[in-house]
Amino acid sequence: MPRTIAIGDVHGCADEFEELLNALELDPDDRVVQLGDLVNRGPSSHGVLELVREYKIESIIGNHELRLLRAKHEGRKDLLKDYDKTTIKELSEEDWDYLDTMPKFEYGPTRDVVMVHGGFVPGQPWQSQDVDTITSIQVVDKKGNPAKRSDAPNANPWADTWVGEPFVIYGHTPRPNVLERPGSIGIDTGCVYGGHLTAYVVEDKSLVQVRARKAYAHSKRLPDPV
Ligand SMILES: [Mn+2]
Repeated sequence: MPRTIAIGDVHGCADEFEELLNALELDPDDRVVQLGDLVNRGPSSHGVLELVREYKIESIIGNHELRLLRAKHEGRKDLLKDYDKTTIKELSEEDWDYLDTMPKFEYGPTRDVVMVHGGFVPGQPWQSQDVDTITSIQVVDKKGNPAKRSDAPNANPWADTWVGEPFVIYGHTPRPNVLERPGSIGIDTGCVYGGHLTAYVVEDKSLVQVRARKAYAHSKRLPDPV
């Protein structure tokens, strides 16, 4: 039976991405959806974009792609961070064309599953939430607003109060392990920080992981591996 496979944040980790794609032993009918943040921080954003084309992978837009596209299409160079500028030097026209195809989310009615980069604000219709919110939400603050974990350190993950449906598969918030809740699973396991790159198979809920070869970037929240 063909599989639907979600892959978490790659962030330029082309070697680990290729290793994971090989480990999945893909059939031509399998559908692979990467959950956004293909680029930045890691060693080869261009290499990752070559792989998504070679393996015919679909990708949901992440906050990093959103910022790069805004800078390009809306002339918002003021938004760019240093690692964006490094990435821009690497990107080919084909790479930019791929970034332009990345949708806000992917909904599969058969299993009532939605794949999105960051998540959704619980208690509000999910389909109409704006792209900034759904690519950047990590926690819900005291007022019920979406926030970054670093801005609201005591707030709970949005997934803690998300009851589904639909079931949400997301990335964006790196953690040492996947975060499973009844209505969601978060699969950003911080590959670029020296963690793992994780794939989640929708049909049988199995995980396939590869370990990062090294920590390419540092996070206060994720200790480097031993
Ligand atoms: Mn992200």
